[in-house]
Amino acid sequence: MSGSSTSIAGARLYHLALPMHRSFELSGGIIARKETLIVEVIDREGRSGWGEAPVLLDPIYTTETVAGAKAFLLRSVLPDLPSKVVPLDKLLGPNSLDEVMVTYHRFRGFQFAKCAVEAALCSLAAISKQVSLRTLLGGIRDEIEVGESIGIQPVEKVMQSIHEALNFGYKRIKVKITHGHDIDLVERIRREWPRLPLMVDANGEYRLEDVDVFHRFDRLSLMMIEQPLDYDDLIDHAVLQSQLQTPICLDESIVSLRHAEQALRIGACRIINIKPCRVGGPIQAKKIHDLCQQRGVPVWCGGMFESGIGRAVNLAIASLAGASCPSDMSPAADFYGYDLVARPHVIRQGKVAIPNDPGLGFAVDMGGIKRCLVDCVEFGECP
Ligand code: OSB
Ligand code: MG
Repeated sequence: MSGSSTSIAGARLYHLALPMHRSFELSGGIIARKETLIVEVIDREGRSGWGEAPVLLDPIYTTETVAGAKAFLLRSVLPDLPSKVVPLDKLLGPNSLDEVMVTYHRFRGFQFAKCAVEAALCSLAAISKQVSLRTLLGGIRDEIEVGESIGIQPVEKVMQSIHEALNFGYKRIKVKITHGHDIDLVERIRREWPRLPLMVDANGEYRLEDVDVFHRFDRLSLMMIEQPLDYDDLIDHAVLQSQLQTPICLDESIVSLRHAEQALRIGACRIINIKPCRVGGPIQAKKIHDLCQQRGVPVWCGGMFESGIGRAVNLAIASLAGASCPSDMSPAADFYGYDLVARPHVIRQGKVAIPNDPGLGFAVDMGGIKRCLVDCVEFGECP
């Protein structure tokens, strides 16, 4: 192999239960308990890279779950990871970090699990090269704008949450919608805040027969409508988009570069919410970003209520040139007792600074990990 590289000596999978002090409802169900999977890869020099699979306990967002992702990592991925050589200088192309992941990306599905490994290898490469994750991935922004995602709650509570979010400085508001909690809610918000940068997220709850709802949304000056139709649908999204002025933004439906390319080809959306975890990792996320940038399609970085470890990767993706809309980046501490990083990102006037520290950019809080630990499985040589 040409160029510099490092060899993996060992890996650990941490299964954690994060104490949650606030639940969150979306159209598919309520997130009231949170467990997460953290992958640590360790090279022969004893340096660690970190990644997160911010899976949910139930398959209400994608089909992946904590139990499924854990079984996949334990059986199909982690046993042979401690034999890999990680190229440090190349993200894409022959002999690149992306190519190390190819054997895992050949397995179907399990994007969140793959993301944990890809992110761990990227942050290891970054720490080995003494560059930030942003620099490794080619991000250009020193700071990014962030918005808040507001769950399904009684209307008065939604109004109250928006007040608080705006006082706090968030740059745009996204409200979760579902049948019976849609048009009236958004009209009410618009009456109160006519020019608020506002969007809705249906998490796939509607069907083409509900087109009237979307015609009404079309008159409410929304920045975008996120994932109106089913999670595995592209065709009907193209039909709906052709009838609307408001851009459709796809979330659940884009699980790979191929999906992104097909969605743009058939006009299924005009914006893409890129979540590294949903597409199999930060390198896959970057590829989708690059495609969208070539096509002039705006992207932004969504979230899955990651701990500070997953959020660090999201921040690097949000710093890419084409990530032009505010990202979902509320701090993990809004939901959990632990961030899992020592000095979590802070939001000031609706903006977050992208760290320049080498590697992940945040020191992992081993005390927090120990306190949340369900179990830890080791592979290869772990110091
Ligand atoms: O659809 O973007 C979504 C949270 C859980 C599941 C799905 C979604 C979300 C969010 C959260 O909207 C945003 C965040 O992580 O801050
Ligand atoms: Mg969404």
